[in-house]
Amino acid sequence: MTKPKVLVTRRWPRAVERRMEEVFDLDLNTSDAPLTEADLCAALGRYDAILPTVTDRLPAAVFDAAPRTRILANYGVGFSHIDTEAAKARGIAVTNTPDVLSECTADIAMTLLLMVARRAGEGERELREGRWTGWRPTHMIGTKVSGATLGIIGFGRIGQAMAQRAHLGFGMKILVQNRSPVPAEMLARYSAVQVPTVEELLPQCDFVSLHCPGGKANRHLINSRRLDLMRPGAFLINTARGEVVDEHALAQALWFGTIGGAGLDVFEREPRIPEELLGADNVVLLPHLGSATRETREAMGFRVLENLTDFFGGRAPRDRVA
Ligand code: 8YV
Repeated sequence: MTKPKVLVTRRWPRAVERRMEEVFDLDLNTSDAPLTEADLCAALGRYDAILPTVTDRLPAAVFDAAPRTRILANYGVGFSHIDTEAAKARGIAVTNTPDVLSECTADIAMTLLLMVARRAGEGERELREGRWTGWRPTHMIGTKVSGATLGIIGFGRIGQAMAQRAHLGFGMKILVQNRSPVPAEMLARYSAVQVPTVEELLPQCDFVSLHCPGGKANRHLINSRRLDLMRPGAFLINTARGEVVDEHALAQALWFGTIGGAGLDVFEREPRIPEELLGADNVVLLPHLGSATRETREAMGFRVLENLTDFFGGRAPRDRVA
């Protein structure tokens, strides 16, 4: 039987690439340069499977050239870069990689929360630039994290992992906003309370962490009106998707002190970061590091392999999202 022809759009951990080479007729993108929409369009005509990442934009138009591709096995849990409706309409399956990145993504959310509350980025910049004049009681005073109230928007696997860290590690009180009701026993694990709307959650929180999906439904979920509902000293953490936050509105809130600060791992137009954010001291900015550990990036790759093996073996892939 001929092996399915598979395109990996970016470099992956070598251990996964090697294993995939044994199973498939594999093409690797050895330059690791992001593919253009035209490249992806051409690839849809040539490969049985394409393994995209967040840097591959797949809007409806790319599917027009009657494709050969039968599955897009996404490397990552978020898939708002793929028009899944258009893929589905062409009979193309889409899978993602949940579970394996929940802990590391929650770790990065907690890192951002601690960094912005305790002014770690600012402090490091001051020290490296030789501006530190020594200890003093009033130097770089931050905000206490332990015991504060954390609002979690989106209570899927990553939101739950965040609650576990914040509640069990830092004694934080947890409020949850989620589109569907969260089972009582799950809330009880973190002594969490579910509130019906984002509007009700925001004014009650010292920290707000976003863990909902991106895409059209949640575009600019956090806008200027909702930023105004946050407490003046509160902090916003985003490890979900850039489009969930209106970056211009956030920059205004940071500059005018509407909120205390923000920690961002994701951006609307990655890798472009607005100047108004780069210039703000009360925001911590990370280059989309949520799942960037050796263990997790390998696990993500092996999860894609499992989805592909099942798909081409005639079984239902466990992570099918469309
Ligand atoms: C991934 C992520 O590294 O999985 C996701 O949704 O945001 C990241 O952790 C990236 O999306 C890979 O495609």
